Amino acid sequence: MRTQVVIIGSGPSGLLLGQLLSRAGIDNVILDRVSKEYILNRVRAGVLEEGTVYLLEKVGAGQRLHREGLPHDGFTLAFNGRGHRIDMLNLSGGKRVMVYGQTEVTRDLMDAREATGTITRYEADKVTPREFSGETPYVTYEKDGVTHRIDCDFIAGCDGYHGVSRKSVPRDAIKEFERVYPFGWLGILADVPPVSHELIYANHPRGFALCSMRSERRSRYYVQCPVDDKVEDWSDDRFWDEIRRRLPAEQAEALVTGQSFEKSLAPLRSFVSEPMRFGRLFLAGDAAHIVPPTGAKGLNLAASDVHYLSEALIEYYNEKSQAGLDNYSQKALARVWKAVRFSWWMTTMMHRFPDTGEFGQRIQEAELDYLIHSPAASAALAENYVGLPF
Ligand code: RFL
Ligand code: PHB
Repeated sequence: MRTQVVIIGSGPSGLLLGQLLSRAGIDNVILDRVSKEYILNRVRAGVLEEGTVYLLEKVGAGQRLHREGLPHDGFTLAFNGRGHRIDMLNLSGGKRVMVYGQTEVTRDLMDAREATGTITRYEADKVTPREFSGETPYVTYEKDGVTHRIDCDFIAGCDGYHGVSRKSVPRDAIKEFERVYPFGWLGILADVPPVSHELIYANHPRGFALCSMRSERRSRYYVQCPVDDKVEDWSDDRFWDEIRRRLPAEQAEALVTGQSFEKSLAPLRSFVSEPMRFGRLFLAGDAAHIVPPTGAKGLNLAASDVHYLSEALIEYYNEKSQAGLDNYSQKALARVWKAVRFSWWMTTMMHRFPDTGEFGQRIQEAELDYLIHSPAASAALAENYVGLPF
């Protein structure tokens, strides 16, 4: 079999890239290790920047998003027992974000892809990118015990942090930057009305807490916890007690609790690998970088990467020019590092670290106090949160 671009990974970056290429007439095949159902059961991101929404609209996956998504004009920073609203819309010159779950984004992209009849192979074992340093790359995989080969012009590694693409690159060709945080987030989903119609990011001496949502009836809440905690250690009652203690009194009293139907623990990490191109293999999304979720940037970075990559591939096919491909890594990394910086900063300011202590707590509160009172500092926060342009 032959195609123009083999995309490894059917997460948001692979699916969005596939749609951007298909609508430009570029033939592509997606391969994923797991089943479609497995992917649709992963609960992850919730906040979409306007640039991400625009790309989803562009590829015909924006209708349900506009019907069911919740546009947000601001969010609350809580500390010292009080909440303070950041007026994102006014501070950013008219930008807002959309609260719409990654699961739904993925479903909409899968539906749009299926409607065009483009090939996706789920449950493909031992996917391996080959010969990408030369002119004739190909990818092999196994399905139902049979080995398959797809010849192609380019390979897009959209297979997440644990994927095979980055690992296929010779060690001396890649430089990795990493910071592992000494805590995780325990997240739950419950069919209870959100405590507030906007997100609340809370700094508390007991640790960080986040109140988010998926709809007006479904809440997504997180608390900072030790990274080696087990999900089983966290009964619903323990979770509700803990988040209540970390919120300002007004929200703690208003919190509606109920049975959770999803509970998971995510470790927090910042990671960047450079470059993002190796001959005819390109990395995009979590395959190339990870940010802690505090800045809500991971999925949005996946979208800006595949925007740059699709433009470069379209330029290659339409104008026979390599310039976009040659620039891809540098262009994507310039935006990636700014989001890595923002996510690291939000994480540092909002969480309790082993060495935070009383001095560190006061420093965090002073920074938060400055942030809410200085129009310049609030504007910088809003500008980054709504997403830097791409
Ligand atoms: P994904 O989603 O991990 O998809 C990769 C796909 O590749 C497949 N794969 C393979 N396929 C074939 N062969 C192999 N060897 C393979 N290995 C892996 C996998 O099965 C999978 O289907 O990466 P992608 O597409 O780059 O998307 C990245 C986003 O998923 C991620 O950045 C976000 O979820 C991060 N994130 C958030 N991002 C935001 O923009 N806003 C948020 O509000 C936000 N909140 C979050 C988050 C991530 C979280 N967790 C769980 C880490 C909240 C949390 C709790
Ligand atoms: C979410 O709704 O899952 C969510 C929202 C904001 C974040 C991280 C996660 O910063």
